[in-house]
Amino acid sequence: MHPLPSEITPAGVYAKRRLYLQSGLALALGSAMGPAHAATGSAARPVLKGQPSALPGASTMERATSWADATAYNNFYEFSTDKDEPARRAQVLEGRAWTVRVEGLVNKPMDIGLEELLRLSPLEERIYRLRCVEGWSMVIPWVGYSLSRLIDKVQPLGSAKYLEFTSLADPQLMPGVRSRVLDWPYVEGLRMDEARHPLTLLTLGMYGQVLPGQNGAPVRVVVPWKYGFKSAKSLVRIRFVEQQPVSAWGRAAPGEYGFYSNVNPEVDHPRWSQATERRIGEGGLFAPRRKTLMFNGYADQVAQMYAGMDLKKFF
Ligand SMILES: Nc1nc2c(c(=O)[nH]1)N[C@H]1C(S)=C(S)[C@@H](COP(=O)(O)O)O[C@H]1N2
Ligand SMILES: [Mo]
Repeated sequence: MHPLPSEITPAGVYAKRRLYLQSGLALALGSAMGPAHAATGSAARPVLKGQPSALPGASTMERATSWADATAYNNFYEFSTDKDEPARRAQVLEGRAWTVRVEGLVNKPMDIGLEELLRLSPLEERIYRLRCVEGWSMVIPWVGYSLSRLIDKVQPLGSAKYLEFTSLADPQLMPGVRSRVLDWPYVEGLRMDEARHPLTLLTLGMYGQVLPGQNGAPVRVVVPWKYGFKSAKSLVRIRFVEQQPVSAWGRAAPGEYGFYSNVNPEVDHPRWSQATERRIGEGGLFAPRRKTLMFNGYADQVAQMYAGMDLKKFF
């Protein structure tokens, strides 16, 4: 007999929920947070539901990747360069008190806690394709709201042209940070219009639950028309700047990871083609590869931001 998810109450879940209660998160979540429940096959985590988004591009007829696949195959180099290790190690990010510093060229710099982030705007569910630069993709139902809501709150100055995102880099919690695989912390950036684009999602959950550690708990961005590495996880800082930020990947290999990194089947990575992709969960190595779509299939929504730009030069 398979117990109903509501009947499963492992001790770890109670411990985690207690942490959320202590941090005041439960209050902020209000009715969005019910008893620990689970999407099929998922571990029980606090519920975080969003209304289906009405935004063009925010839903898809494609089948969502299973929770099991989306939480077992992750790039999160602060934990490991192995895809399966973050699932074993990143739970330390869940249920912690958390603050994001929003600073730089803004009228109202602030430290914003999770509770406040959750209250800032109604939560939406958005089903996005995520295309990794390595040639695989997933379809994930994220929960969050447009990053533009947070941008409006801090009132950027006219001189702010870019946003720089910084992930947590804590060697106590994250064993990968003790290795030199990247120059930590993980940093990414977006141009102001990209950051303000309604599809750019400040993400707090997935599959109707708070984010699992391996997917970037407790808060990350998701930028669906760019290669996955632009979507920085476990954010501790968002800085508004005048100059184009240098990303961690851009610093490590500028010839391979350009600032824009828009998904583009016509511009190869220097070491491999970007024309096709493997959808995680689709029949292993023998499943036919899918054609990669321009801007990951979001061209109607985002292409005009790059009108007139040579995308081979600004890759
Ligand atoms: N801080 C941080 N963010 C990160 C990464 C990382 O290693 N560290 N990997 C990126 C890459 S390469 C991808 S493809 C996506 C994967 O997100 P997912 O595990 O939620 O599918 O996260 C991105 N964000
Ligand atoms: Mo990636």
